[in-house]
Amino acid sequence: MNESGDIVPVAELLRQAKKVVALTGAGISAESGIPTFRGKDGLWKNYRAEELATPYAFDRDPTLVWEWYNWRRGIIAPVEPNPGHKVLARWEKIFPEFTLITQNIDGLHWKAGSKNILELHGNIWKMRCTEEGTITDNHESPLKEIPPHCPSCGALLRPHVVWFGESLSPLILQRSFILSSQCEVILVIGTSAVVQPAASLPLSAAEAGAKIVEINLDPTPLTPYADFSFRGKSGEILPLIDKDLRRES
Ligand code: BV8
Repeated sequence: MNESGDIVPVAELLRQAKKVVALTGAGISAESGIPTFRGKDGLWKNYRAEELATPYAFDRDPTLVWEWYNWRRGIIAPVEPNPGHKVLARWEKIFPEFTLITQNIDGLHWKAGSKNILELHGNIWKMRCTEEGTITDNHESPLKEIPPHCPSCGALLRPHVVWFGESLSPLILQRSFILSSQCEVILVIGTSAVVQPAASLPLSAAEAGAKIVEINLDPTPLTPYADFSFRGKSGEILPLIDKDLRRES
């Protein structure tokens, strides 16, 4: 594991790779101005995300939970992808097989031009009817009605995201584990690596022989298993790796 991180060997590793996976967390959107989950600016009205992002919180007080999502939608709506998002969008075009697996629900990878995205935890711009299960896109910010109701049956709408205590989509999860166990390099970017089952993806990649490249401001529980671990901002480190990658080609 290379604590200081070195751009050159990582770029060399990537130049040899055909199948690459990137797993991103809230940290990759921090430089776009979106508070991370567990960072100091992540609180809202003194609630922690884990207290609000649950089915129990929604059952108990759907208005409070929707006020929190309305606040987050208001923060996310005007922001732009940063250089870290943009490098990953470009890499989709240069590697024979590149898959972006994100824990984020902010939609910034789509906005940056990535197409091959697995959204493990859903998307804040989608809503789901609690009765019919229908999923609709909704980009209203601020929301006209809190909590919003289904236009066809009148039932409560919920954010189409995965809350704590809820299972992820089996299809997306299975595909994420298959692709992680087939890749040669998995980049783990801006995640505290504590939320399961996402946090198990890099380990299953490593078990199948992949190299782990971590990019994070701080060490995480994954750091001891990483072949390379960069301490710094993903919006600065990813462009440095990309620049070295372009140097040769
Ligand atoms: C499930 C959507 C089956 C909602 C989210 C096994 C062991 C222990 C616990 C569990 C387990 N299995 C299940 C659990 C429970 C739970 C869990 O993992 N709890 C944790 C807290 C211990 N998991 C679940 O409930 C999952 N469901 O497993 O189903 C099941 C069913 C019933 C009972 C049991 C099991 C569902 C998890 C999904 C939860 N939903 N989001 C919403 O967003 O509103 S998770 C949420 O956390 C976000 O998606 C976020 O992306 C994700 C992970 O957080 P991070 O992305 O890592 O963000 P964080 O702030 O923590 O870290 C940011 C990092 O970036 C930091 O390290 C920071 O240093 C770094 N950083 C900051 N700036 C930068 C940077 N790095 C680089 N550059 C920068 N500029």
